[in-house]
Amino acid sequence: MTITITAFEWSPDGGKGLARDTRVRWALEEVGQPYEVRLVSFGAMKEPAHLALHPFGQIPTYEEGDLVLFETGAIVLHIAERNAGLLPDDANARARAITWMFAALNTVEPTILELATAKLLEGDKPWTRERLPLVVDRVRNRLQQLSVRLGDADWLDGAFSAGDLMMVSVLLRLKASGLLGEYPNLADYVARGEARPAYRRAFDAQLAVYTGKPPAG
Ligand code: GTB
Repeated sequence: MTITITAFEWSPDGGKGLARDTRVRWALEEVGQPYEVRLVSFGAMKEPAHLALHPFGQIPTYEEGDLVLFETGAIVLHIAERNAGLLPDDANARARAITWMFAALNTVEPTILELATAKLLEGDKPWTRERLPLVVDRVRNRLQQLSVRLGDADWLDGAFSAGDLMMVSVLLRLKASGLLGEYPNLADYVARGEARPAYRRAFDAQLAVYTGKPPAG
């Protein structure tokens, strides 16, 4: 059955892979599922046709036959549950991998989004100068805790899983901030994720939207 996802026709990051379609592309690449992409404009995302797929008028969405999904956590979990490669067979290990997906989305990503909001959307507000250090501290706190847990392991719980895919995807948003560099094991962890051939293919595919150059291979 054909899988179709939606992605930005134009992303503010110009193809750095920070829009959330990249994590869905990555999951599909990891499990070897071909997919199609429908590009949508900011205007079209708020039109009834797209709102029928995504009630909040965002990307990405995921269509597979009659099934329509939104929310990258749900989409990546669906892909991981239906295909081998992203979740361990052992039931407890599987539950732990899913726990890491939730941790990435519910515990780590909100602090990073708060930082992006403070810098990009509220940077000109008079109170931002005072507030920003607090927001940065909250990110550092999470990074510190994650860094301690990861230690010198390659991945968060045994073999690479959907939990790592989601955590690396979330942490990638910090690359430009310099904060990751304060935690060398996390910087290496993110670099390991980025070095995976499936991530490279996903990255190149989203970049091709901006360069017009077809992805290699
Ligand atoms: N919780 C949802 C999920 O995980 O699927 C969040 C989806 C979401 O935020 N989608 C964004 C969107 O559609 C695109 S990814 N925004 C348009 C809107 O809300 O009107 C967020 C994003 C966009 C751009 C960058 N960037 O350029 O750096 C980074 C992240």
